[in-house]
Amino acid sequence: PQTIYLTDYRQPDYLIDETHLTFELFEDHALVHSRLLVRLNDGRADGTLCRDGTRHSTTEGRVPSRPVGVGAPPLVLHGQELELVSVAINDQAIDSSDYQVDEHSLTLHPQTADFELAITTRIQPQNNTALEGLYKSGGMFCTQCEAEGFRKITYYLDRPDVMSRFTTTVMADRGAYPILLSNGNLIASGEHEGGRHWATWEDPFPKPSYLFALVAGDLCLIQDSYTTLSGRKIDLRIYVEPENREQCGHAMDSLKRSMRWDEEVYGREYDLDIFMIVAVNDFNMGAMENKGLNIFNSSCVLAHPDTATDMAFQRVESVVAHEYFHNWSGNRVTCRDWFQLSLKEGFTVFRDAEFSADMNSRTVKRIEDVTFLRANQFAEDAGPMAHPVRPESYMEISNFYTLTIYEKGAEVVRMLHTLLGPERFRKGTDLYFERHDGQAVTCDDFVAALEDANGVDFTQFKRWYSQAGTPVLEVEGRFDASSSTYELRCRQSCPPTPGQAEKLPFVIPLRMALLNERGEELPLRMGGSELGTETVLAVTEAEQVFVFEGVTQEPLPSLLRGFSAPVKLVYPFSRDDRVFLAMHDPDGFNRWEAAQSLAVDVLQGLVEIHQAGRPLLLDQRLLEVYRRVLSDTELDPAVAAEILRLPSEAYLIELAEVADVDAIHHVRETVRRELATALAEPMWERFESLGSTAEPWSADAASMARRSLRNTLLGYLMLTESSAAMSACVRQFVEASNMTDRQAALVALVNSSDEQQKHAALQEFAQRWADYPLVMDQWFSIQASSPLPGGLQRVQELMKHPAFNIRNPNKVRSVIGAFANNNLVNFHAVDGAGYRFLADRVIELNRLNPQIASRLITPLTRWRKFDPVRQELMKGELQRILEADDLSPDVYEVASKSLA
Ligand code: B3K
Ligand code: ZN
Repeated sequence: PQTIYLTDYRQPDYLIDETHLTFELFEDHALVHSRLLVRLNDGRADGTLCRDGTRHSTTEGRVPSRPVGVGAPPLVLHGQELELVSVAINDQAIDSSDYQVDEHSLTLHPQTADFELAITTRIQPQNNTALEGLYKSGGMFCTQCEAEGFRKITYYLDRPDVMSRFTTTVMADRGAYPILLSNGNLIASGEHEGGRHWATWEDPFPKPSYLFALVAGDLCLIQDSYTTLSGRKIDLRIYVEPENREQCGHAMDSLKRSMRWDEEVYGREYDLDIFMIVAVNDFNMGAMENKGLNIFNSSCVLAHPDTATDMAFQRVESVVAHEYFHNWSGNRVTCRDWFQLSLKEGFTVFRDAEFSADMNSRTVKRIEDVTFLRANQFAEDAGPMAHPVRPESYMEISNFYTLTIYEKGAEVVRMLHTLLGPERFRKGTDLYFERHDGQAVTCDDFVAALEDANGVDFTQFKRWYSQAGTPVLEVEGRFDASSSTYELRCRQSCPPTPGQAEKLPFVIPLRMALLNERGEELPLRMGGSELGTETVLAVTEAEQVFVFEGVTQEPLPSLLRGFSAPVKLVYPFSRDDRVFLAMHDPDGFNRWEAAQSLAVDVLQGLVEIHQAGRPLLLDQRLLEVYRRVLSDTELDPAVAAEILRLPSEAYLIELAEVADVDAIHHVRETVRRELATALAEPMWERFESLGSTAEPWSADAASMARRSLRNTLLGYLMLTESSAAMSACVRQFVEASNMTDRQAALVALVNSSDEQQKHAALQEFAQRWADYPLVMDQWFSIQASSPLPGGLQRVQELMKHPAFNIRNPNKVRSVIGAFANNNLVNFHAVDGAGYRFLADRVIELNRLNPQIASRLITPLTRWRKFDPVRQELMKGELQRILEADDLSPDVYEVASKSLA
C-alpha cells in the first residue's frame, strides 16, 4: 500500500457543487445513479454556499460553460469495488475510450470548466462484510462512509474538502423497506409499480461525502420534539427495530439535553428541522455523525434498566452527545484532509466530556477518562504505532481513528481551555465557528481562531499537535525557611517515538496548590502578585523554576490537579505524603490520584518482592486509606468506588519497563484478597448501608453512585469466600431490579471458585436474555474476561455458541477483544497459545472486515513491554499475519509498523 503524506496536500482540481443521487435497492444488488455538477477549481467563488441553510440552485444563473484548454487537469474520481455501468457528460454518453478505470479510480478528461457528469454504478450491499459503504445489517440497508467509504458507493471526489449539496432518492420494495431515509429534509415521496416506493431527501448544507447517509428498512419510530432557544421546533426521531421500541427513552432524553447544553455552553443551535438517529446491530464503531441522520451501533442507543448497566446508560448519553455535537464541530466546520481528524474528534470528545461532567459527577468523569487515557493512550504513545495528534503520514486512514487522535486530542483542547479560561475559550470558539462556517479547515485554523480572539500566541503550544509521545514532567519542591520561599523545580522530557528522535519542550499547564500541615490551601504569591490559592503554571522550558514567596512553613504540593496535562508526573512523594494527600487534598480528583499512586507504588514494590521469591506483606497505610474511605460518608460513593478500585493490570503493565504479567496479576489479586479479608467488617457495614438491590431502580447520579460502591464492595466481599458473601451475591443475582446489580453479581460468581453456582447463573442468564443481543454481548464478555485458568478454551467454546457470529463486530469485541484486552494472564500465557489464537482471528477477519481485523492486532503491537520469550512469540505471530494472503492495507500497516 501507498503512504500518504500531509506535506503532499493539494487543493482539489475540481469541485462538485451539487450531487444528485438515486439508489435503486434490490435483494441481490443496488444501482446508484449520480448526477454531479462539476466545476474546475480555479479559485472562483461559486456564490452558492448557503451558510444560512437556504436553498438556491446553481443551475439557474450558472455562468455558461467555458471551454478549458488542453492544459486542463484530468478529473480523477475515487472508486473502489464498483461495477461501472455508464458515464455521461452533459447528457452525452461517453464510451470507454474516453475514460480510464482502475481498481481505485475513474479518470475523465473534461473539455469545459463546468459540466454535468452522470454515472451509474452497480454494487453488492448484501455481500459487503467490511461494513463500509452501503451494506446490509440484518434486514436493513445502511451506510458508513467516514472516512473513505463513499467511494464504495459511486465514483466521486471522496475527500473532505470537496463539499457539495446532496439530493438523494431512495427506491426499494415497500413491504421489506417501508422506511427510506437520507440526510436533510424529506421533499417528495411516492409509489412505483410492483410494490416499490421512493423518497427524496434534500440536504441544504454543503457537506463532504463522508457525511452522506442512507437507511432503508422496516423500522419503528420514536418521536419527540425540541424547541431551540430561538424558538424553532425540531422534529426528533429515533428509528429502531420494533422489538427495541421500549429502549429509546434514555437516548432521546440525552439528545435533548445535548441540544440544550450546546446552546448554553457554546451558543450553537441545531440547524435543520429534523434530527434522526437510526440504530443498527452491525457497526464497526460506536456511531456516526452523518448530517441530520446519525447512524448508531445499537449498543450506543438502546438502554433500559432491565437490560443495560449504568455504564451502558452513561455510554449512550455520551455517544449521543458526541455525535450531536459534531453537527457544529465536524459538519458545519469540517476537516480539510484526514490529517486534521483531531480537529473534529479531539474537540468533540472534549465537548462531550464536559457535557457528561455537567450532567453527572465532574470528578468521577475525570477519573474515568484519566484512567482510560493512562492505561490505553499512553501505551499507544509508547508503542510502534505512536503518532502525533496531527499525523504526518498514513497508509490506511481507518487505522488513525486512534486514542491519540480522540483522547489525547481532547486533552490538547482541554489544555487550551485551561490556559485561556472558559470565557476566553468561548470567545475563541465563537470566532472559529463564525470564521469557518461551511469550510473544511485545519488544526492550525482552530488554534488561530483561539489566538486571534484573545491576542495570544500558541506557536509553542502547537508542538502538542506535531510531536508524539507522552512527556515526562519531573518536579521537585524546595522550601527555604530563611527566605520564606518555596521553589518548584520542573524538568520536562519526551521519549523518542517512530520518526521523532528529539523533542522540543511542550507548553505544560500545571494546575497546582500548596497545602499546609492541616491540608489547607495556602495563598500563592509569585513575583509580588497574589495568585489565589490555586493556579495554573505554564511550564514551557526544558528546565524551569517557579518561586513562591511568603511561604513560612514547608508545604506539600498538590500537583497536576484534574490532570491538567497528559504527562507522566514524577514527584518524590513519600508514601506518607501520598496518604496525607489521599485524605486531605481539598481537590477531589487529586485525592483519588494520591490514593491511586500510593496503590501503584505498593503494588510495584510487591511485584519486585514477589519476583525475588519473598513473602508479600501489605503496607498497612494502603489499608488505612481504604478504611478511611469506607467510613467517610461525606465522600461521593462513586468517588469512593473509584478509590477502592486498585490500578488495573493494564496500567501497571504500561508503567513497567518490562512487565511481568503473571507477577502483576498475582500481586494484584493477593492484595485484593488481603484488603477484603482485613476490611471485611467495614465493607459489610458499608455494603448494607447502601440500600438493597431489590429496591426500584432510578437513573439519578446518586443512585448510580450507590450501586457503583455497593457492587465494588460485593466484588471484594466475594473474595473472602465466606458463605455470607456467596448468599448475598446469589440473592442479588436473583432479586436484582436492574441489570447493573444483576451483572455485578454475575461477574463475581463467574470469577468465584464455586463451579455449581457459576454454571447455574450463566445458564439462567443465557436463557433469560437469549433474545437480547446486547445482553448476550455482556454474557460473552464477562466469561472471556475471567482471569481464571483455562481462559483460551473458554473463549473457543464461546465462539461455538449459537449467539456468536464473527461477522458482527459487537460479538468480536465481546469475545475476542475482551479476551485479548482484558484477560491479560490468559492472553499472555507463556506457551503463546493466546497470541496464536488472536493472530488466527486477525487472519480470518482480514478478509471479512479489515477495520475490525486491524483493531484486534493492538495487543500484539505492545510486544516491547514483555520478556524476551513472549516478545519472540508475539513478533512471530505478527510475522505470520504479515505473510497471510490478500492482506488488507489496514492489517498490513499495523502489522508491518509493529515489527519495524
Ligand atoms: N466520526 C465517526 C468515526 C468514523 C470512523 C471511521 N472508521 C464517529 C465519531 O467519532 O463520532
Ligand atoms: Zn467523533
